[in-house]
Amino acid sequence: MNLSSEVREAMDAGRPVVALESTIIAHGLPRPRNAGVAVELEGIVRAAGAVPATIAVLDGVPHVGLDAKGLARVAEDDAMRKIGVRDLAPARALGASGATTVSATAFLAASAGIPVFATGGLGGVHRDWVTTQDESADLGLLARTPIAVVCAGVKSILDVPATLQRLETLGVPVVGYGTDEFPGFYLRSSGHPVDWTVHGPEEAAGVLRAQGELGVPSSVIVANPVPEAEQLDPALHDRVLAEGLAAAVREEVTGQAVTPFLLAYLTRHTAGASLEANLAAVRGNVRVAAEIARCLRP
Ligand code: PSU
Ligand code: MN
Repeated sequence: MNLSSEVREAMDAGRPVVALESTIIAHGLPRPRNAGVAVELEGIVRAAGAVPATIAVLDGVPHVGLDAKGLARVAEDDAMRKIGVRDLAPARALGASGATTVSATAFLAASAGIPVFATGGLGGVHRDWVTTQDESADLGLLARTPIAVVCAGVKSILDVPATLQRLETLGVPVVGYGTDEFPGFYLRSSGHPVDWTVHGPEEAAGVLRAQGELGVPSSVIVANPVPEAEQLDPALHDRVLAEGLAAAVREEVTGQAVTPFLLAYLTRHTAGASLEANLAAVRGNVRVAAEIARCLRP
């Protein structure tokens, strides 16, 4: 694993560090916008007083913290695979490059000792799970990895209640950040409640600290909703998502391609409105993650 000098120095000095995932950049956002977003998200972390560590695999080597060239490569290189935790070893052995999903990012961040990580929306149980058994590796990995994950819930393309149930079964705590409703990724609320609410970064950091003291092995999911003014219109969301799900079946999209297909479908068929909501959610999550990281300083 390669820690950038900036990340290594920050860790050694006990300064707050926030891990950022790269699949959202390489496969979740359209080009050329994605390259600017990668830089912008790092800027948000810095402005909030923490050091960003964007994580990706370059030529087989997991990188924790990328320079400008590395960030641009993640955004622009067609050879970037989508790397979940199970892909890390083959990528390493075969010298492949790829963007890391939540599962691989959380694994690498925790291995490097970084306690907080931000993304847009987690993967989870897909709506056609009964026939496909498609459940993101994010969930199983989070069940065994101690890190705080700030997200706007799980992607609304998924079966949200089934995903919440899986998280309960797996023993992963979900806390609403200033809300008692589970966020709906593009939408402020998924319509489902959460059992616990934290009211700021101190309380969120307190939950992570308590997990460590108690020896509970899982992540803490800090579910931070997109601001109401920036959410996608719920009626538009429901209509276009139904069309997108039907299109995915028709076009026989399966496996790793499902999530990027649906995100791109929504962007195209909402004239970019879903993209703006996705970005607003990610920006908010990155800011909150930096605030939590500051509260976790030893
Ligand atoms: N959040 C976003 N956009 C994304 C993702 C998260 O706003 O593209 C990515 C994450 O990397 C997550 C992945 O791990 O989608 C889930 O993919 P899958 O359903 O194939 O596990
Ligand atoms: Mn999947």
